[in-house]
Amino acid sequence: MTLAASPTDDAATTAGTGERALVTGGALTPEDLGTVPVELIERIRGAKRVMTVCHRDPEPDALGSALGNALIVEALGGRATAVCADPVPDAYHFLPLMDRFRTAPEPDLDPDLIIVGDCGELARVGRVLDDHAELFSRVPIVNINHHVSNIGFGAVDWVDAESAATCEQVTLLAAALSVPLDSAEGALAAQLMSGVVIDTANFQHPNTTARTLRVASALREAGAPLPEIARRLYRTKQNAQLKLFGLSLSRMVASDEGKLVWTSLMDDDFATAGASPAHSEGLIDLLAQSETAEVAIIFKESGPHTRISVRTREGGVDATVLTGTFGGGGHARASGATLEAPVADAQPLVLAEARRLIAALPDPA
Ligand SMILES: [Mn+2]
Repeated sequence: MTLAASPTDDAATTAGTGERALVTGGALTPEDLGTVPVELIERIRGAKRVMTVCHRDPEPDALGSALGNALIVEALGGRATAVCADPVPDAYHFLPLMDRFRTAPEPDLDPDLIIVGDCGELARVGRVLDDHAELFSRVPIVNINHHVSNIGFGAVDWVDAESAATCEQVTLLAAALSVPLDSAEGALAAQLMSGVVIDTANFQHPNTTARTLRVASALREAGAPLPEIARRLYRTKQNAQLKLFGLSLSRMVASDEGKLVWTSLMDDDFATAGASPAHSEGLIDLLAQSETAEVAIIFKESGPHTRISVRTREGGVDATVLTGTFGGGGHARASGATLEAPVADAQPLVLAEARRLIAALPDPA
């Protein structure tokens, strides 16, 4: 099924009438548009045949930026091909124009510009680069990305770590080029919104700035179907996944006045639920919604080994200290480790260490 964008009421004029109101980005400020490098604008204006690329294992920010850049080039009168080394996952096919993606360059395009989106380094584009190294070394590259770790690999690099998503930047780019955000029958706005939604987790992560919301406002005004995108990306699960979560959560244990909450996910659960390994994604975040938990742990059976996923409360136990004891790592609030022991043996060791760390927390005043 393809999602058609439907313009919101107050953006309902425009295309063809000459009465374009706000779809070029009414909510955006001149300062917002001023962040787009002039050299980038000139490169894209001057390009006639453009290959746009994103990283392998794509998610909506990658896909939306590659397709968005292609639609911008086309709106300016050029030719464009969107390339991603891996096929678009089924879960994202509800977004418009996903069939535009190729897994390799179009043989007869002969690009005069390559736009790389959402890649911290060029190698992230995957085998497209390995298989077409000559193309990437011959054709000028522009690099649009929001990862602070981006080292710069293009003739023009626009790395904006303040940006919540690459699609936030591409929205600014479209507006700076006066490309209407409702271009391609709404596909541009829908694609860009999906990237912003995924990278902000529905505007909930701290990376959501006032500018992110202005970008989202402009996209919404251009008809981006925000409710459907938010639902498909964050409030839709396969039934097998819900069943798997249920099997696991039915064994949940809360101890130590609720401060320690854990459960298990066994190999048998996947067979019972008819679920695949990818379906366990998100279970720990659901468990961590416990209102009492300082530390939430999932013990995931992995043959003879045990994988633990840990979430901890802001200002409380450092999850990397807990998982570090068992050779793992991650972030202070979200971390993991693998123990070379079955769940029954791994569990008491990890729980004892978690209890020790909880007990060491300062008493709340
Ligand atoms: Mn991103």
